[in-house]
Amino acid sequence: MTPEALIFDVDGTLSETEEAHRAAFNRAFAEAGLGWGWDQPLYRRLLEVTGGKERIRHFIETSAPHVLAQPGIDAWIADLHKRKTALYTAMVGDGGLGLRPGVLALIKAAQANGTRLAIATTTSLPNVESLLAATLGAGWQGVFEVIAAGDQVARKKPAPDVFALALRQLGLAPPSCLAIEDSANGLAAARGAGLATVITVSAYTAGEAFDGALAVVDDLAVLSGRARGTEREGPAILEAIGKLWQLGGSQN
Ligand code: XBP
Ligand code: MG
Repeated sequence: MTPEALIFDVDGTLSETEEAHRAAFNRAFAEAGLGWGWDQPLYRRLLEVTGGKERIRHFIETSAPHVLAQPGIDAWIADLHKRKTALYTAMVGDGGLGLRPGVLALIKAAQANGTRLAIATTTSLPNVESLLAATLGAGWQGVFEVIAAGDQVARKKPAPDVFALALRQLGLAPPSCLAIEDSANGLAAARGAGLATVITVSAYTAGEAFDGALAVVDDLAVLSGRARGTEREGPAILEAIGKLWQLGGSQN
């Protein structure tokens, strides 16, 4: 027995994307002559705020509050973020990012098994599309039946809204699905939507608290055990997820 659908997070889960996001933010700041630079320790703290526009506003409020007095500040942040997104999608389009270990194997096993696939992410839709095109190739639009992303919901993670939207679009109830996430914010959002959740810890989320997760692993390939790197890897990961989901059934 396996879940009817798997709902994937994107950043840090499908791929280690946050260093590319950070570079795109910094390049947009440099183009605008802002003199802002987000290094890794600062970015790790800023990632507590999900959503790029929200993250920029949080940075201004905490580190450059004088900027808030600028007329039309929200439109200005939106324009700056739009440029960041253009820079990020160009970087991703160059093909520098791959899928995390086990992700492609699980996607293929899910497709072979008839398990439906969906995405629930805080990142902007163009970012998802460029990542899927760059990593899955020509047929990428046929892989995820539902893509719930960014501003399609009013409240971003850790609010459950984007997972609730994905469930509505799938027409499924939480107990028949399973979420795959990388962050505490993502776990809170998925659990808030009633979803059993497996965590694959990412570079920026190591050390976060994942109470309530069905399992916390370094990556999906770990779930394949000795089948890692063989053609059985994907089916083995799906089987392991099915067992965790059945065990976790009482959790919801
Ligand atoms: C991660 C986020 C996003 C990205 C940046 O999303 O919180 O804000 O860091 O993308 P998830 P944007 O883990 O839910 O995929 O600048 O487009 O928000
Ligand atoms: Mg994430």
